[in-house]
Amino acid sequence: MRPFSRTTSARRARTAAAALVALALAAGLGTQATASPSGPPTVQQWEVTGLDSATERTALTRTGTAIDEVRPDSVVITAGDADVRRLRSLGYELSALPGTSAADVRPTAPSDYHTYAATLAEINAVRAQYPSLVTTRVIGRSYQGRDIVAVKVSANAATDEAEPEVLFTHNQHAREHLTVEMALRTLNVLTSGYGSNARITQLLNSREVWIIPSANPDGKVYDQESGSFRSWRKNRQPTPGSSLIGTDLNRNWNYRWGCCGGSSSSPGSETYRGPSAESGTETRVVADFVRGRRVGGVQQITAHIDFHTYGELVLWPYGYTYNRTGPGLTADDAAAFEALGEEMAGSNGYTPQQSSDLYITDGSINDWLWGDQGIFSYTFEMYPRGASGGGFYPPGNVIARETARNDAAVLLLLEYADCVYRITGQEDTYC
Ligand code: LU0
Ligand code: CA
Ligand code: ZN
Repeated sequence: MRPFSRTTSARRARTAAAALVALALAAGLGTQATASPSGPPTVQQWEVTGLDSATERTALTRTGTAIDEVRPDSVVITAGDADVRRLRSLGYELSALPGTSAADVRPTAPSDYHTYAATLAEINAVRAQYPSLVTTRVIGRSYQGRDIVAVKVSANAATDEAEPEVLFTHNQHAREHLTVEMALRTLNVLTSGYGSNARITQLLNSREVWIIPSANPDGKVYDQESGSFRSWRKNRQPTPGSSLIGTDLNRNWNYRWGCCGGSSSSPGSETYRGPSAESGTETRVVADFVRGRRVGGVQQITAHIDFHTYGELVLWPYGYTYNRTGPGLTADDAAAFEALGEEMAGSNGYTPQQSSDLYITDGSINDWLWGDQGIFSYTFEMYPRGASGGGFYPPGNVIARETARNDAAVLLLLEYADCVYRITGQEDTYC
C-alpha cells in the first residue's frame, strides 16, 4: 500500500486526465520540444513521485517519457520545461533533482570519456599490438556516415573458426558513454590476458568474441562534442515528414515492434520507435551483422550483453510482456536466463530481474536477439545505481573501477557460451 494519500489523489488526477495522454502523444513529448517562452530550455532530471509498480511506470512511459531510474516509490526522468508542464497537466507530481542540469554535470568533462575518434584509435592500437588476436570490420555506416565497427577477439582472429560466438554491443543510447569505456575495457582485458591468464587463454582458444563499441556513433558525437553534454538518447536520423530528429534504437528492433505500449509513435518522444522496424540506419547495420553470423542456417552467436547506463541491473527478456514465458521462451529458457543472469549479478553486485519488472519495452534488442535469433541476450545497466552517483555522466575517475567491475560477468558469459543450459543442468536436453 502507498503511504501518502496525496499520491492516491495524484493517481486519481492521472486517471481523470487519461484522455489527455493522446493529446500529449500527438504533441510529441521529448526533450527536444522544450523551448520555453521565458528563456532557454532547461533539460534536467526530475523525480516523478507516487509510482511503485511496473504497470504505473509503463503508464508513464505511454506518455512518451523515457525512465532513467526506477526507485521503490518513484522514478527519475530527464525532461525539459515543456515536458514538465505537460506531465503536471496529466496529474503527475514532479520535483527537480538538484545538480542534474547540463551545467551541473560539467564537472564531468566530456573529455573524461573517449570520443568516438579516440575509441577507434585505441581499437586500432590494440589490433596493431595483437594482430593474431584482433581483427576489425566496418559492418556499416551510421546515418551521418560514421563507421560502425565490430572488433573480433579470438585466437586466429583472421579465420572464421567453428567456435561459439559472443556479442557485446554498446552505446545504443547516445549519452551512455560509460558503455564505450566498457567495450575498451573488455578488449584490453581479453588481449592482455591471452597467454598470461590461463582462463582467458582457454576462452579465446575456444570462443569468438565480437565487440561493437558504439552502435550509435552519431548520437555519441552529438552528445559529447559540443563542449558540454546534451543528454541526448536517440540516433541523429531525421524522421521523414517531420522536422524532428532521432529514433530510440532500443525500440526499433524487429520483434513485436510497437506491439505493446512500450515505445512511442511520436517522433518527438525519447522512446520514438521509428516509422518501421529497423528504420534506424544503425539498427539495420547491427541486425544485418547478426543475421550474417548464421552459418549453414545455424546462428553462431549464442550469448550477448547490450551495455547501457544506469541502474546497476542485469536484465533479460521478454521486455514486451510481464509474463515470465512467451512464444519461443519456455520455462526452461526462462530458468536458464535467470540462473545465468543471477550468477552474473552475483559477480558484479547488480540487481537481476526480467526487463519488464522495470516497465514494458517493445522493439528492444534483447527481445529481437532472443525471439528472432535464439541468442541468450542480456542488458546490463551499469553504474551508478542512482542519480546521485552522476546519472548518465559519472565522474571520469570511476571509469576504471566500474568497467573492471564487469570483468567476471563477461568471462562467465564466455564460459557458458558453448551451452547456456549447462547452468541449469539441462545440457543433455538442449546442447
Ligand atoms: O531502453 C531502455 O529503456 C533501458 C531499459 C530496457 C533495456 C529495459 N533503459 S535506459 O534507456 O535508461 N538505458
Ligand atoms: Ca578462433
Ligand atoms: Zn540505455
